[in-house]
Amino acid sequence: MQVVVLTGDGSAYGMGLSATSAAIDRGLDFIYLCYDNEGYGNTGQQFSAATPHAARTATSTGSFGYPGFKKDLFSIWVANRPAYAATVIGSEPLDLARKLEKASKLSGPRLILSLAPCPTGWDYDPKDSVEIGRLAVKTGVWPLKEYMDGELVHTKRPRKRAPVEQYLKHQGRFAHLFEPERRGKVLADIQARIDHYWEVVEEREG
Ligand SMILES: Cc1ncc(C[n+]2csc(CCOP(=O)(O)OP(=O)(O)O)c2C)c(N)n1
Ligand SMILES: [Mg+2]
Repeated sequence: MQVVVLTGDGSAYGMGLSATSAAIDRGLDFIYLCYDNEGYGNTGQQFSAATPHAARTATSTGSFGYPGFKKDLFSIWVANRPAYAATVIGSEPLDLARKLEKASKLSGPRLILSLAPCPTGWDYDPKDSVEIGRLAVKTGVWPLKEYMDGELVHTKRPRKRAPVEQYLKHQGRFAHLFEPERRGKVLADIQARIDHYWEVVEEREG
């Protein structure tokens, strides 16, 4: 029997994390597919541990949005030494298909972590879903990577990263960073964190 867990980020990053950790420790044989729409969508998009810094949610309103920072679930899984772990996104179908195929041939605990653009929760027109997904990769917000046999590799590296503002501007949940006045400090801080992430990748992977 092939066991596949389908879950949201509220569960994967928070409510269900200790049970998942125990399942990995025991080396159970399952694929764990997380649709990460960065909030508790079903109950009205309250913030979760996957919510990015400064995003507006039902429980983080006001001019600054969510004060916390998105939890790095991929690294938490990798620290547990699973059989396989990968990030994917629907707007990069070939990368996604290759990783699913790879995961399906292995056994043991396997993570497929997908950023899932969410028109309702992120406040944008559904027709922009693919574009927002592409921008998440192009700006470096959502790194595509995989882990296997103790090795971590980025599978698609944006050569010339677009400014993160291009991604943020498409979504109503970040509108307060641009209107009524531009929050330059917050925007620079978000950009700096992304830049730092990729600097470390370049040092490690060349
Ligand atoms: C332990 C527990 N607490 C609260 C709930 C109520 N609940 C049902 S769906 C949901 C939102 C889940 O969010 P997420 O896992 O991110 O999935 P999404 O709806 O965003 O796809 C919550 C809090 C629950 N089912 N179980
Ligand atoms: Mg969710």
